[in-house]
Amino acid sequence: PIPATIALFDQLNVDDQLAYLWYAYTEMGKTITPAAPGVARLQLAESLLTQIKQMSREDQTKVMRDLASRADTPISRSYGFFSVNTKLAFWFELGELMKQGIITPVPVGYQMSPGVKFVLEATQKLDQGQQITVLRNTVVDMGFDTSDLGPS
Ligand code: 45D
Repeated sequence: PIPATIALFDQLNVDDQLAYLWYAYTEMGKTITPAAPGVARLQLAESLLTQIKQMSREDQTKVMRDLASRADTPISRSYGFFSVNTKLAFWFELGELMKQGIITPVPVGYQMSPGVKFVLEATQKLDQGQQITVLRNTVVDMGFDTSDLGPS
């Protein structure tokens, strides 16, 4: 069920992937929060988070779209060096900052697509550990991995 759920996620377009993460975060927030330690890990991500906080609302959204689409940008490259748990902690913090209105929130009235709904429902059928595995898999390949460029 885990690989199947990830395969479904991989078929979503960039905005649907972001929407999926957003709803997974808001729904799992209750269960994840106590476990999400992040403090040490977030120190690594802190400079990226600071940069993003200082951007315009449009650029904030663009950064997240660039991460999801694996665009080659300086921020995507930095993200590519994070460990998988730092990647999760980084997204978690972005979610917190969106909730606080420091980072552009999902537009009011936004309706998730049937595809997003379907992958979310598949995720909800998994147990909590499996859900975290799915989330790890979704964020691990985001950003830009400079090792994909091959030897220089
Ligand atoms: O205009 O270290 C749309 C543990 C379209 C423990 C959009 C853990 C319309 C060890 C796309 C909607 C394993 C528990 C705009 C860690 C439109 C440890 C924008 C785990 C603007 C870390 C959408 C932690 C946007 C876990 C911008 C499981 C969406 C953490 C943004 C999980 C979505 C964290 C965001 C998750 C989602 C965070 C920011 C799932 C964040 C998700």
